[in-house]
Amino acid sequence: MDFVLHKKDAFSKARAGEITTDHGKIETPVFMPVGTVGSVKGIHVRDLEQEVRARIILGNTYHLYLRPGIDVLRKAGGLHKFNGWGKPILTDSGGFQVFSLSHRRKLKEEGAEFQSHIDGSKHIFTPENVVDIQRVIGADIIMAFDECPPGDSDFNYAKKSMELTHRWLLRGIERFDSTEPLYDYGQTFFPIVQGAGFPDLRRQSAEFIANQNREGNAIGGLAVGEPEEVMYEMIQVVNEILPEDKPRYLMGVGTPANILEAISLGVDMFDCVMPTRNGRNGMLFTSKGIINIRNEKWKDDFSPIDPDGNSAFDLIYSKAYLRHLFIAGEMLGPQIASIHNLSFYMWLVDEARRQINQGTFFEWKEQMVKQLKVRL
Ligand code: PRF
Repeated sequence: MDFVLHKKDAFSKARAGEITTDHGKIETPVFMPVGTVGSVKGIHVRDLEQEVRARIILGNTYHLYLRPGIDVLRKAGGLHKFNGWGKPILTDSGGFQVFSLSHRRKLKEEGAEFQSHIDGSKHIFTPENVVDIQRVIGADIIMAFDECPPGDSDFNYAKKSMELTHRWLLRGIERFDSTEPLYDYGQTFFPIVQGAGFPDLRRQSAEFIANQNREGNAIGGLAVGEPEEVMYEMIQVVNEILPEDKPRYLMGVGTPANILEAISLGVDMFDCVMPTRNGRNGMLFTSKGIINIRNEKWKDDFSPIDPDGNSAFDLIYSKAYLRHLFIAGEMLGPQIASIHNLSFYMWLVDEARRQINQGTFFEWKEQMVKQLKVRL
């Protein structure tokens, strides 16, 4: 993997750059649609490419390991061949999902024991076996196994958890560096900064992670219930330490406004279920504000879903028709809304990059953040 910085903003820490993988180039800042079980819910890969214009998608080790399982993925020749997506894939390590989804999890030095949320079967994830699993999935970017402590963790818990994440990191690196890809393209490994809401721990963790000198770095443990100001402060503290010449990935964030603020603090990569999950519930993000498409007020509004939108579906269908699909419980409704929201998120990061490149990012961001919160 390779990363080049094209431009640094003069009025903020925002950057525009480009990641190169064996599955293609990714201009940054970038948003990665979430494809938990290998599919971005409800969306064909063709629409992901042509309508959403996604450059990279995310998969989850936890889900893919439980279903369809690594034997099937190995036989398929990896996730790219299995799901038909030819561009880059990043997989989360399972650390976060074990703690948020599984039953009866037990944390040990060795790893995390858990019971499947699907059938109750018992498993263990270790820093080593999640690397092996991600090798089989064939992710272009493999994430380290970490513990994401709750947003309201006290200092002692957060410190112990961070130290465990660091010990796990060294074991994960050891496994990654002593194994080879199973398919005919390269893979890279990103470590994850933790440290909850404590600047001292965040600094310590960022230094530890930076010292590993990997090709990219991630910031975890944010947007887990802490106030937004705390999240922004932690990003700022961490980004002062993480190397400038490597991409920085903020895991699981966030609203469109969160993404713009984090870009202005020097983050390059994002993923979040919000555009798809909220889309399925009828919430649309637009450059003019938020639409709840189930609202009575759209009943006879025959204007396009989003006249400024990038996806063809934004213009083909009207608000009234999309509302009708939701009210009638048609599956096409959530599909259109998901494509709209994802293409809006892609527009947002693309426009941020354009503004960075032309030197007008900060002013644009300030204006946009206000607009994004309007309820239409
Ligand atoms: N760790 C991992 N995945 C994650 C997170 C984390 O801390 C978060 C927190 N926002 C989302 N996804 N491995």
